[in-house]
Amino acid sequence: MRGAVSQPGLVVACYGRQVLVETPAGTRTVCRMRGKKNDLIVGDHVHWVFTDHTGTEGVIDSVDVRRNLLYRQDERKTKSFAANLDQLIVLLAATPVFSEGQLARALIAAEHAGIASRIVLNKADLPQVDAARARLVPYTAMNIDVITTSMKVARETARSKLAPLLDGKTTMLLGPSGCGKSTLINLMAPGADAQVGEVSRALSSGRHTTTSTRWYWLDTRRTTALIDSPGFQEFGLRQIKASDLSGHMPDLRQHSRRCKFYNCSHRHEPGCGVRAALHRGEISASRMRLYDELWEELR
Ligand SMILES: Nc1nc2c(ncn2[C@@H]2O[C@H](COP(=O)(O)OP(=O)(O)O)[C@@H](O)[C@H]2O)c(=O)[nH]1
Ligand SMILES: [Mg+2]
Ligand SMILES: [Zn+2]
Repeated sequence: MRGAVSQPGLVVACYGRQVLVETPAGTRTVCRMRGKKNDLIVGDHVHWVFTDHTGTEGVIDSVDVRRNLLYRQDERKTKSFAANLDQLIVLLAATPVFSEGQLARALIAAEHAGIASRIVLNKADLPQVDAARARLVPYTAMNIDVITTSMKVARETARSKLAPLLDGKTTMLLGPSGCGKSTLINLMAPGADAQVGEVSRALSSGRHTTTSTRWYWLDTRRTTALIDSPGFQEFGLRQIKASDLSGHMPDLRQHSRRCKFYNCSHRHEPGCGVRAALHRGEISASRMRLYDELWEELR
């Protein structure tokens, strides 16, 4: 079948040099990149052809330009989460206590990539939820939607809150371990385990599945997708210049227009609009601390 017309597909899993590509009709084929190139990521739109007569394997001809790419960049390596996302949901819980640094980093990476974000605060049935909610005040103040759920004890309420937010979209789900990611996936994705099992068998990646990005369809028409990925910890942001950092933090950005110097670092310059807002209590101390920390890391 060499020379056949290439067909469009969606990358739903990657494992080494193998990728699993799904056609618009829903059939999946294991494909490889031509040559040595291997920079495909879940969510990529590709064109591919069958390479064998049995029609079991394919090769990628081309990759469409990405609408966006969510990734983190640590000192040594870059880790891509997924491409062509409609939104990021950061899942947090009343307990374990979440790291505001990790939350802020994920939101900054999404903002940098041009991806909208929401926060879901789970385990609202636990008394620690009030403290968690209080720590999220700076985020609601910057117009980030915070949805509260109790996925374990109020399943139907949680489902009806989440469904309209996810409907028709491709959503990346990130969150620390223990916050309820698996609970959310099982609540929203029918046959989640079967979907994972099918991918593992296709890519013979059984023992690596816990460390890889997973694509879940939430509906049989395959219009709503949820992507689960490890790697919320150690969220490096080296793709961002220190001088651009405040531009990706809406609460700071809003006040940077009043800075005396157009290239103000908001660290020590006179006439800084951001520091003035901090002193007036219009920027939270924790957000300013995170900015200082990140700025030192990125400069
Ligand atoms: N109290 C309470 N526990 C929950 C809720 N949602 C999930 N859990 C529990 O939290 C634990 C971790 O959930 P899990 O989905 O495995 O988290 P993951 O590590 O993010 O995948 C499990 O024991 C869940 O049963 C909730 O709304 N309330
Ligand atoms: Mg889990
Ligand atoms: Zn400034």
